[in-house]
Amino acid sequence: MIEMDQRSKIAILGYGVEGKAMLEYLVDHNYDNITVCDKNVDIKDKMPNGVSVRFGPEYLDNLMDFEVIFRSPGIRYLEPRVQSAKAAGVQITSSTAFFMDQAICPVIGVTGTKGKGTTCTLIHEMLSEAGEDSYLGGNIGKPAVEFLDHIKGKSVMVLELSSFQLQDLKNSPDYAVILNTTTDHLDYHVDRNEYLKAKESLLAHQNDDSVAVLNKDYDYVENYEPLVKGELKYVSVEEEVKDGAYVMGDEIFYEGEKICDASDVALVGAHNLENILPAIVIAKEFDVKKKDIVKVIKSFKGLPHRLELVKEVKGVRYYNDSFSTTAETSMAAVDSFDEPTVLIAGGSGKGLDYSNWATKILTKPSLHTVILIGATAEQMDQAIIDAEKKLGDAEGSPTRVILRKDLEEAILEAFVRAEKGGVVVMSPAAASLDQFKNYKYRGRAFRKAVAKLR
Ligand code: UMA
Repeated sequence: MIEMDQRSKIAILGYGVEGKAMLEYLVDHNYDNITVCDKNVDIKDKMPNGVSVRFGPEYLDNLMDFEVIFRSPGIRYLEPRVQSAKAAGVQITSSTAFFMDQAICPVIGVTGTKGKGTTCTLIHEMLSEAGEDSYLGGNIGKPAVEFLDHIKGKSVMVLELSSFQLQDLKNSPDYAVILNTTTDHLDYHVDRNEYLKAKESLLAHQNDDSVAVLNKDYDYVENYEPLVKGELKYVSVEEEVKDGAYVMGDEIFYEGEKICDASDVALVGAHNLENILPAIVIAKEFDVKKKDIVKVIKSFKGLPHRLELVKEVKGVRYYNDSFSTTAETSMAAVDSFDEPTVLIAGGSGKGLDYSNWATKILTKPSLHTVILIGATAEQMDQAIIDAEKKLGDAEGSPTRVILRKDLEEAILEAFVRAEKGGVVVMSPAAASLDQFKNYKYRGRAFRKAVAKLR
């Protein structure tokens, strides 16, 4: 727990969505010695009375001046000047950690490389359907601290937690869900180990009364299991599990009870079963009735920019999967379709390895064309050439690889190459920042360009 009172010298590092929410909370609660620090000199917001600023390249200098620092998730935890301040005795925390310290209601925290937002939304929808006073926030877009003054003891807070937000937690959620764990954000974390350690802190501070939900199908589960202190539940799409939810054949079960058929799931893509299963487990923990669970499973079509059906043009369906910024999510998108597929991929680099992705591109029979754009286009093209060599002539695939200048050109190319009854999927396997402000802008650009097709 952070030691702090209204007169403590406080710094907020990063004045984005989280920094603003944190400032608002502190000002509302009469903290009167706050400094906002941000690398961006162009911030024009009028600060409330008494709030100081440090903007520009020196924004992280002299952090020892403060007693408490709230770090925004986008600022590296291991940033040397932040770590020096910590070593000098400054308390380093974040708005998420602060929320976790103060929350008076049960908190459900969901992390994992991909699917966090979808799983959180499914949980929130199921709880709401059952009449619970459920709130949804975190990495999905609304900082946790915004809810602190609204939640009551009987509320439930569903939080999507990124690895960036987990790093300085001193309290873990009562219900912790760890979805798939592969690797992401290697441009931010020092290495894979730092990333995986960050995920572990979801469990690290749980207690005997807590619940943890783990995915049995991922090797890394072995590292999480010993950390679980309370009840351990599993999900699996590959095997029957005694405590938890699983898929058998074409049916979804929870501890022996059939919940529904896999074909009832409104979300597109088999990978979404990995999101449905933990949502069922959590809903069951809250005694949500089967009919309410199934209603959500049958009606929730997904979040924007996640395999979102945009339009059908001349018998071809166009899917926007702009949120897919890792090789794994792009592979999952490719695996979601058995119809003739054109894939649009590429964007800005995050230090990812594309060798498995390239093998998928060459070996998925329905994928006939891949169109590459953006800063990673050449790296991805090379990965496909290397995979082709490895697979050898016998395994040679007729996948056509085309490089294009930008998204608009890629869509026109896809329009020409697509086959009637088939699909065009933009699932980049890369971030968007080389050509767009963020993945939402890239998704909107895709929708706009597809809307023009006749
Ligand atoms: N800044 C610095 N120095 C830095 C980095 C950023 O001064 O080294 C400043 C920027 O100039 C800017 C501010 O910090 O003014 C931005 O802060 P931020 O990058 O922490 O982002 P927020 O706007 O506070 O949004 C954050 C999450 N962003 C990140 O984790 C990068 C949002 O997740 C989240 O929705 C929001 O808090 C609410 O909790 C975004 C994201 O991309 C969507 N998340 C990653 C993902 O999903 O893969 C983890």
